[in-house]
Amino acid sequence: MTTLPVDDAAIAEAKRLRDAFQRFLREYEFGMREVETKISILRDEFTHLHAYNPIEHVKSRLKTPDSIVEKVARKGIDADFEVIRGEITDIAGVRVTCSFVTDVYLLFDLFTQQDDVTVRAVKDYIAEPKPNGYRSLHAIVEVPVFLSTGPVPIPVEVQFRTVAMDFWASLEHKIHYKFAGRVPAHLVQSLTEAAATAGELDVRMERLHREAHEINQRALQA
Ligand code: 0O2
Repeated sequence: MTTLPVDDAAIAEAKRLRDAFQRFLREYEFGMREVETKISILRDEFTHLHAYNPIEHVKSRLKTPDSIVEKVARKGIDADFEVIRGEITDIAGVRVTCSFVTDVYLLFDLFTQQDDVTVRAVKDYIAEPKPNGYRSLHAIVEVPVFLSTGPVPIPVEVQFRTVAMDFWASLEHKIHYKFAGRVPAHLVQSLTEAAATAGELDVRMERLHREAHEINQRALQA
């Protein structure tokens, strides 16, 4: 095995790049935490005020360095931090799972209407599901993160969906991964049908919930 001479300047440059990348990712982690705090405040306040929790669970994730590098290559963009910040908007992601579709839109409105939340893009895959049946409401927002060097706007992708949409998306993601994207046609067909079933379930569950609430209200007034 041949060993290459180690160049001090190359090592110093590699360390500088590693530190810069870590700092870059840390800013996204702070942005993600800002969003998590906002969602958790909304949940606590709503629960206190209305005796009802519209959120089932919240999950956050930071893209791994490998996944960022893969996306830089796939999009054919420069491996420059500012370019990446502008072009890759899902480095920090927060997923808010609600019981019902009305709660999804309610949470989306309460969150995106906050003064320090800047909405950069919205994709409403509930109003217009993807051809494979994927449904979810996506918002790319910017939240200010106050660092020792000053404020930095950090993009965070926030996905709002119901439990049924989440169940479907998580299985579809696993199947997609298992077949490395080449999912057999009959499974694709079954998944699309299952997405329609999940949509129907959302409608039925929300109707049931509303009916139960109305019966309860009438009993209280009697
Ligand atoms: P992961 O592992 O969740 O991070 P972009 O490539 O992001 O610039 P794109 O793909 O048009 O643009 O964005 P879109 O449609 O808003 O999708 C972003 C994320 O939504 C995906 O992130 C998934 O989390 C989710 N998503 C979108 N379409 C589907 C789908 O058909 N099935 C499932 N299961 N999830 C979907 P990542 O980076 O692909 O994955």
